[in-house]
Amino acid sequence: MIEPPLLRIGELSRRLGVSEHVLRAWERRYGVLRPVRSAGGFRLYSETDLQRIRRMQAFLSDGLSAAEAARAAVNEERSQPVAPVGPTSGLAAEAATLARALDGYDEPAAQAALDRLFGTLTVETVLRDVLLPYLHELGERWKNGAASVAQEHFASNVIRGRLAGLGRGWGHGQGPQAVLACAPDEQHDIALLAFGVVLNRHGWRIGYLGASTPVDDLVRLAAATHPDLVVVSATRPERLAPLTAQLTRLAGTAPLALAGPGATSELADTVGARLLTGDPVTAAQNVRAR
Ligand code: B12
Repeated sequence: MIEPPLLRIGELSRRLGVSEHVLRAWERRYGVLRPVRSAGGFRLYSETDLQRIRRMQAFLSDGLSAAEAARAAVNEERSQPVAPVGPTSGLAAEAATLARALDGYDEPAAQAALDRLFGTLTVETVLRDVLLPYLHELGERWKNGAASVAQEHFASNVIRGRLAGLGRGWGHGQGPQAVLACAPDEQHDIALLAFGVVLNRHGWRIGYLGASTPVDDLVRLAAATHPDLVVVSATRPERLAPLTAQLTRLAGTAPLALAGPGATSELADTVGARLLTGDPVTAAQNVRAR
């Protein structure tokens, strides 16, 4: 069984000894709380949220600023293995099952685990708390030789396929329009897909261009279709830095946001874009139409 989300904000506040006002500010600013919605629309917080804030409090008492403490608490969680021995929650157990299936090239078992996860938890929770951390951790294993290129390709293709499926029909509707693209030479588009899935669930129409998109094409598209937001994502600063002039032109044509580990606040300021910070789910939840 997947554990249900546990606590309303008042109860979370009581258990942690932190005011609701401060918890909401930490959630909004640092993405350190990841509530799911109850059927009645209330935000519900899990044991994982509670533990994350406890770690943040420990870092605060070590003298870190709130932003640093939040980042440290999230990073510490990320560096823990996806499949802990003796899983303590349904989500962890299901994440472990998925990880085993993906690592073992077992597509049917992976799809079944994904079915169970998406059938029980919100899309946002599955993306933010299972799939994106799994991918990150897979990259670390690949880097230190513990996972092969084949395992990484297999797992990322299964996950990418699921996300692309979730995006089916996301161009329909009347909501604001977002155009999503990776920088030239950038092949990593799964985080951008996840961002699009969540943005669409918040009412946006998505025009998805994906990997390695020329910025001049984006300028032409933006001039022709007047999107409410264009997002350009990159994993390395070198993919964006040589494009300052084109990105400035793009930001003059449509509201522009830069995203991913390659996007810096300096470059965003220089070209007149906003910077999307945090994980793709939280970033999408925080986007406002102009
Ligand atoms: C899957 C994968 C691939 C797939 C991508 C498939 C696809 N369609 O996306 C393929 C096989 C193509 C690939 C290729 C390569 N990859 Co690769 N890849 C990965 C892997 C395992 C997962 C990527 C992913 O989706 N991550 C999920 C995101 C959400 O996690 P994240 O990267 O930690 O991002 C955090 C934030 O930056 C933010 N974020 C990231 N992107 C976005 C986007 C938006 C819109 C927002 C709002 C936020 C946001 O969210 C996260 C926080 O929650 C990562 C490992 C990793 N750390 O991610 C390596 C990784 C990104 N790859 C890496 C490398 C080195 C490569 C190659 C150079 C390998 C090679 N020698 O060919 C090529 C480069 C290809 C290219 N030109 O772009 C390195 C990059 C190191 C660096 N800083 O440059 C990583 C980090 C692996 C590692 N640990 O070393 N890769």
